[in-house]
Amino acid sequence: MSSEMVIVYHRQPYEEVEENGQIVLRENKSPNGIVPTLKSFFGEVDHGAWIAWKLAEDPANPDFEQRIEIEDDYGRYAVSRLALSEEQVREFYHVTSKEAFWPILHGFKERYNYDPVDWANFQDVNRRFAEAAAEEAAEGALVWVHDYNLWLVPGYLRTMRPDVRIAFFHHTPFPSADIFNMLPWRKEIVKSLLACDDIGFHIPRYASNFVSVASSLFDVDVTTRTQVPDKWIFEGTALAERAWASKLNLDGHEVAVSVTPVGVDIGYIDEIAHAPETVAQTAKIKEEIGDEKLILSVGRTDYTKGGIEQLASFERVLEYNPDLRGKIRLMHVSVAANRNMQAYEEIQSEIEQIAGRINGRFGTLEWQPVTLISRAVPFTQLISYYQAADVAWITPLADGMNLVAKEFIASRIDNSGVLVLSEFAGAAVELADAVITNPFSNRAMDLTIVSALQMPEPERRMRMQNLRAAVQKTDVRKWTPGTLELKPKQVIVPAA
Ligand code: GDG
Repeated sequence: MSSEMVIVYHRQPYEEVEENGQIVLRENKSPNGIVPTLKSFFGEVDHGAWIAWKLAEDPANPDFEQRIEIEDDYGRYAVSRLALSEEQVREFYHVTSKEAFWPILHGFKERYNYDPVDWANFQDVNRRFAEAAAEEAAEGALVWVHDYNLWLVPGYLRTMRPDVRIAFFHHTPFPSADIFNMLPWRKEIVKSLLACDDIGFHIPRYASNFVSVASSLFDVDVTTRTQVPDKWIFEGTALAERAWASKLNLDGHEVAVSVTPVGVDIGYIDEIAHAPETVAQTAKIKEEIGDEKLILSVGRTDYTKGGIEQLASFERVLEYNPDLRGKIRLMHVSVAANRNMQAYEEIQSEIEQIAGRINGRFGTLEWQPVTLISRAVPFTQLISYYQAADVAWITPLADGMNLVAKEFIASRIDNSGVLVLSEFAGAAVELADAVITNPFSNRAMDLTIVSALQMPEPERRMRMQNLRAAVQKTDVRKWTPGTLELKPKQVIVPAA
C-alpha cells in the first residue's frame, strides 16, 4: 500500500535474459516507447508499482519470486508478477483475448470464436491483477490499466479499493454497438469499465462508439456531447485541453470518456536518425537500391494489418504497369508476434506464398520485386529503412493508431518520403497530409501506390513538413492518463 502510481499492463516492464547462467533484467527498449513512457511516470512519485504476468511452470511453487523492487533511472517501483501456468496464459491471452476480443474490436465478425472461451479463467486472471493492484496502491493512488485483456480489472478493483482513481486506456479501435454487443459478456465488461474515473481512446470515433455501446446496455446519463468529427480534436488547442471527454454517469458514479492519442518518442528517434552509424547505414541501403524506388511496409503479422491485400495490390501494379518492372521494390517487414496460433501462422504462410509468386512471376536475375523479412529488425536498422524508403506503405484494415506511420515521419529528418496510409488506421485522423487509401478497394490501393511513386518533389516536401508538424503534437511524452492528474489536486482550505 505504498505506490502513488500503479501501472497494470500485461507485459513486464523489462526483459529477463540469461547471462552466465543467471537471470538478469534488461531494459525492454520497446521501440514504440510505450513501456519506457509508462515507467517514466514513476519518476514523478516517491514509489510506483507495475503489475504484469509471468509464466510459471508451477504457479503454486513457493520459490516463485512474485514481487521485486527496482530502483533505476525511472525511479523506485515494485514489479508484481502474477504466476500464470501455460494453460492459464493460453486461455486468458491466446483464446479469450486474441480469438474472441481482438476480432470483435477490429470488426472481423467472421473470425470471432467464442465457443472455446473459458470465462471463469478470464475472470480469475483479471481478479488477480486487481488484487495485486489493490495491494500496491497507496490511499488515493492513480491506477492506470491498459487494454482489453484486462477489461474486468476496474470493476474488481473499485470494490476492493473505492478510494483509488482508475484510468483505462484502449490501444485498439472500439467498434459500434452492433459489433461489440456480439460479445456475450458485454454487460460485465462495460459495467467494469464504467467503474473507472477515465476511459481513454486514440480517436474521437472510438470514444463515441464506446458511449453508444454503454448507452445501449445501461441507463447511463450522458452529460456532454457524444458525437464530434474525428478531426475536431486536432484543431486549435483542443488536444492540449484533452477536453473532449464525455461524462457518463451510472448510479451516481461519473466517468470521463477521453481522447488521448499515443505518439512516438520524437527525441529518441531523432537522436537515432542523426547518429553517424544510422547515416552510414542509410547510405548503404540507398546504394544497394540504386535507381530503383523502395516501398517499405512494416507491421506485425496479423490479419488486421492488411499484408495480404497489400501484396495482392503490388502484384496487380506490376501486372498492369510493365514499365514499373525492374524499377520498384517492395520490402515487406512482417514480424510474427503471436507464434503457435493457427490464424497467425496461416497469414504468415499466405504472405510467404504471395511474395514467392510475385518474385516467380516478375523477378529476373538482376531484380527481385519483393523482399520479405519475417524476423524483427533492430530498431536502429528500421530507422535506416524508414529513411531510405521512397514510400512507406501502411495499409491496415483496422488499427487503433499505428505507430509505424509516426515512426516513419519522425525518422524523415530530410523532409522527404511519401506516406500512403489506410483510412482505417487511427493515425489517419491526425495525418491528413498522408496519401490516404482504402485497403478494401483494389482500385484505391493500386492508384494510390502508383501516384505516391510519381509524386513530384515539391509536393512530397510540403506534405512531409506538415506530417512532421502533426506528429509533434502527440509526442509520447505528452501522453496522459486521460483527464486524470498524476497527483490529486491539493485542496487548500483557508484558515478560519
Ligand atoms: C497496438 C495497436 C497502436 C514492427 N516491426 C519491427 C518493429 N516493429 C515495431 C514498430 C512499432 C511497433 O512494432 C508496432 O506498433 P503499432 O502501433 O504499429 O502496432 P501494434 O503492435 O499492433 O500496437 C496499435 C499501439 O498498440 C499503441 O497504442 O498504435 O494500433 O494495435 O513501434 O516499430 N520493431 C523492430 N523491428 C521490427 O522488425 N525493432
